[in-house]
Amino acid sequence: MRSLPLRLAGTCFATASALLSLHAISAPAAEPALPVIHQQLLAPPLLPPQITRKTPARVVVNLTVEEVEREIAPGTRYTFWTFGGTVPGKMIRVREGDTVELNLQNLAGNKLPHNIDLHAVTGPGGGAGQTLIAPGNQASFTFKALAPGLYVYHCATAPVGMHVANGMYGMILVEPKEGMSKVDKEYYVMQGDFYTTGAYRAPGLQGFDMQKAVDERPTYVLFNGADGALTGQGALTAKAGEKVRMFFGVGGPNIVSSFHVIGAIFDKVYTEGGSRFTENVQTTLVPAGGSTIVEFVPRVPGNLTLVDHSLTRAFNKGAVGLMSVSGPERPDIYGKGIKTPLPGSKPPAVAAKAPPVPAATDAQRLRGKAVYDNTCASCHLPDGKGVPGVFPPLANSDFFQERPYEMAHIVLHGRSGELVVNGEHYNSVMPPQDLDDDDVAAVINYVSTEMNAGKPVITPAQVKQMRQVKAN
Ligand code: HEC
Ligand SMILES: [Cu+2]
Repeated sequence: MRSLPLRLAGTCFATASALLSLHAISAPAAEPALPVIHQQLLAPPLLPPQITRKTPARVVVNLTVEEVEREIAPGTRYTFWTFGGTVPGKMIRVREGDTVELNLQNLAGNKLPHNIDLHAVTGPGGGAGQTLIAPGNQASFTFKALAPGLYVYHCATAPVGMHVANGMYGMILVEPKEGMSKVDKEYYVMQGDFYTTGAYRAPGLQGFDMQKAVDERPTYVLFNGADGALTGQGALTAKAGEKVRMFFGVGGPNIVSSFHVIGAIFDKVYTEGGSRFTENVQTTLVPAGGSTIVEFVPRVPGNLTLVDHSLTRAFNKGAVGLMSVSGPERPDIYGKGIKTPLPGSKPPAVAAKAPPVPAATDAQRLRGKAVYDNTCASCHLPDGKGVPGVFPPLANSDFFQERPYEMAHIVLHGRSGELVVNGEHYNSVMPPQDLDDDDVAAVINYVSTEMNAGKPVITPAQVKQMRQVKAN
């Protein structure tokens, strides 16, 4: 006999007034009329503010499904399927015990049916069944946010992996009843893996590659849905000494994240987005369809780098973001360092003055361009302008122009550590490039002549010599 009043209570959630009028007959499951709050949604990395309320509410969330074509990397376009027009979808923030009214619209201009499954829901499908709708329709259902935590939501329409791979995921935070401690900055970041028909950063409009997705060979692994979403203009910011909280999730569909911030230690990590925290953590593993909440206080000015510490994803597939920290230098915490040659050591042989190199032929120039486009452009960008703070520029680089000949050494053997190019600081790693002597000479001469208005500076024979010097 319990099922009837329960079902009545379910329907009477439709509006607050209906709830009141049915109150008398649906007594067992009825709740007092809750104040209605319309959730203001913001584009990531922003999110709704901390909740100050001490009592439950009915939170109305209006999410639209939008299929949009935009850049996945500079010069590369992709058709994303989104919640709210952004990847990740706009973040929802409610309080433990709230009743959430979720309204999903599938815009008329879309091509496919979609729905939503929220991991914060207790009940089969997490809302997927109630919300499966074709373009030009809307669906609505309510659920009670029973358990505090940070939960992923995603589309669960077949083929589910494809809907998620196209960007259909976001997060809902259910704050505990007692609230969350006050912090100065909060950010919302999600990692996702993308499978395009063309190679990483191949230009133009790219299609979705189902076979790569099935094989779990992503072309891109990205923070917030685009290569460079959190670098340059998009970099996160904080002042030294501010308490930062980051809501980090993995939409997947396939790749888990070894989430790490280079130059910071997490004071607290709410493992898997749950209720308990661990302290003093360097890297935290976040499953696909899972999350974490990290808190830390940057204390030294400069750039902190967000990465998936499965590092080729960071350096070759895009999983890099920056947090630019402002404030006074703190040599007591982080010294500048001093570098000097060892007593009695000679300067490296590569510093020797190189004999003049004949002007490049057209064939050599073409070869240089091909090597550049295939090998260097993925990090230094096709135009050689680089990514401030992450990949130094090769075009008009004062560092390159000072000793262009020696740059072949960097290509052969890689480089890591502090570096200043055009006044901007870098402290990263360039891996050695697996190229033959002709290709190394060609690409260095190409960078010199086409990107730095210089002359050809090195021959394949000199590259060969350079290689042997290192080998000895
Ligand atoms: C995987 C990313 C990556 C690739 C691929 C790459 N680089 Fe780099 N490169 C870097 C990073 C990072 C640095 C800065 C290293 C540091 O901080 O010490 C760098 C530094 C340099 C520098 C010195 C700084 C400057 O801007 O003048 C040169 C020259 C250079 N790279 C040339 C090349 C050439 C030529 C290629 C292609 C053959 C190439 N790189 C491929 C990441 C890359
Ligand atoms: Cu979908």
